[in-house]
Amino acid sequence: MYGRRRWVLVALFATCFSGCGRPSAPTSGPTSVADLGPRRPDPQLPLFDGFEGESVAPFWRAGDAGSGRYAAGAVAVTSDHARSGTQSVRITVREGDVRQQGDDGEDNERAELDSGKLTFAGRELWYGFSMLVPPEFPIVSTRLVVAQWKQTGIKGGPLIAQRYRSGRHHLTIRDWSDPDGERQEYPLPAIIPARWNDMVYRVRLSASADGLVEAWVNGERVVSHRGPTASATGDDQVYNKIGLYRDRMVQPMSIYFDNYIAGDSRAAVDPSRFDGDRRAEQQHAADGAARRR
Ligand SMILES: [Ca+2]
Repeated sequence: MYGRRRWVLVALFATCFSGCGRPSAPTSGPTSVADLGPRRPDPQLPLFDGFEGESVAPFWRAGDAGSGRYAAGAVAVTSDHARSGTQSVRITVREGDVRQQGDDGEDNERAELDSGKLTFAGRELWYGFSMLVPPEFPIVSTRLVVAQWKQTGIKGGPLIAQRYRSGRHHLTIRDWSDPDGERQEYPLPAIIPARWNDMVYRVRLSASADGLVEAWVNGERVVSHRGPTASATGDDQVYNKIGLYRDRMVQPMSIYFDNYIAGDSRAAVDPSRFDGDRRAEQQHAADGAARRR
């Protein structure tokens, strides 16, 4: 672990050395941040990938780590589209990729980037990313998850899942106050093909009533959920994945992602914060490296 972190520092310092600017002023949104409470600096944060390098950032877990996350060639940095800078990452799932059988007995397949485990006890985590669904994307009834948060040490579905199915964009949250393990569902704004959507999530994972999930899409808060958001019997670790997780089907699917950030405030993770300011991206990467020293 130490070796990997040191490698990250070297890579990010090299980026900074090529020219650091000051970060742009964070964009402000309609949501109050007055109730965020005190924050403790987390040496693991921020994590940032603007996908401007030759490959994805070193903090992402390898495709074949653990039970497998993506097949060879499924994750590609590309200049096809960019939310900021000149590149993004294209994630593609094809039939049979990292095939597994889900708890429901269904065959599933995946191509997902996993940002690694974070300890969540008693604190908030913020995540941001921008995603673009290309015009040729198949609109089908097959189950599809494009972002998910999972708790280690428990079985079953994700704590939180952003889903896109039959053209319906929505968020599901496991309901730990329900002994039957049902989930609550929230609609998200419709996805318009070929347009970037800026996603921001505020998450407090807790087995108690102080749990919360809030979501913003393009600056508008669209989900505000309160109540238990994690299992009391699971581990105190969460991991977030972006990409494509679906039931088995023949036709491939690709989605583009840019400006992935895990941080400790809304301003820190807002994918729009780099609008028109490439140098701010470099500074943000350098800030993350400095905090991990
Ligand atoms: Ca980019």
